[in-house]
Amino acid sequence: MSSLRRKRALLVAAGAALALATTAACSSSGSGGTSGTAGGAHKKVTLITGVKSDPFYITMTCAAQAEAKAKGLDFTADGSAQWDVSVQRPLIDSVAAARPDGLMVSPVDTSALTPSLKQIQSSGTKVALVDTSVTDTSIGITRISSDNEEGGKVAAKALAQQMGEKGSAIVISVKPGVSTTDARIKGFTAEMANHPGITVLPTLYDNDLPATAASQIQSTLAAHPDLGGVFAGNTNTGQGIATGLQQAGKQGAVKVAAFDAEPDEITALKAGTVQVLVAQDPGAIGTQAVDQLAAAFDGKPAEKQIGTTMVAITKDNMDDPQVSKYFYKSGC
Ligand code: T6T
Repeated sequence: MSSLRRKRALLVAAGAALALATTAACSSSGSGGTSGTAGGAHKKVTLITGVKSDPFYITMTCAAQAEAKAKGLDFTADGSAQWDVSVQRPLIDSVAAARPDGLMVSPVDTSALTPSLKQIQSSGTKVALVDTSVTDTSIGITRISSDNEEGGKVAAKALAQQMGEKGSAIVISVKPGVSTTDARIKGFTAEMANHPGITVLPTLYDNDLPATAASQIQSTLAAHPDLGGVFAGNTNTGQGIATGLQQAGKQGAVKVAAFDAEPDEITALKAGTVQVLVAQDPGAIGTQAVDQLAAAFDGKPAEKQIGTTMVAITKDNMDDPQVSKYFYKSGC
């Protein structure tokens, strides 16, 4: 299967003057289009997401389900109740027992789940890593995610601009050892070095719990009255920070750049509690993973690494249909 690599046009958000360059390997699916694939007919594909109730993963699941149906695949999906290795591991191990033809998975840790994934892969299941990945490069016929480091850089540029290039800023994220949010922090921190008027405080981790993020932002405000900006590494963190700032009466005064675009974050953007959202395209991640597995079922080579689009959303551009199409769903 020939595949084209092309740089997606820059996605520029008016007003916030933010641009996101994305590279996407557009793999021509070449696997029989919507008529289903010879090899894919009734092949079984299972998706295990990071957190089942998370609109990012719901949006991914809806798209993957639709693409699997179009390709004649049998599709099932499940996910953890929370971002925790001990919760996700039994789900992944249950897949080993069922031995599907394909597994799409967002591992919640870069190494702890590798033995389980190795065992599944060696028993013949084709593994597609979606969103998050693992350090062991032998796992997965394909890895599909946003360019998270780039997204962190864009968040830093936006936040520095919103802060007037001065004051203290802090990053609150999920937990160390998550490939996506670690990359965002790396990009954010690297870019902030280009803004010497801003002091970046030590990163805090909330275990993906909004209530923890809310209390963390309030204690940070008490310790650092000059706090001018916050970078939220994902949806639950963004939600918690918005709540914490409202409770402290600091909404709008402390600027917020957050990853993702789930409904509560969109509400906070409209209310002016959050200033910039870096939205991903979880639907494209889900669709492309199904396409890669279907191609592999047909004996065609998979695209090892696929980067999907991100877009910076602000109050100025959020009503543009070309931007609002990136808002995440809470249901199919
Ligand atoms: O930000 C997304 C995802 O990319 C990340 O890996 C984990 O958190 C989210 O699912 C949002 O909650």
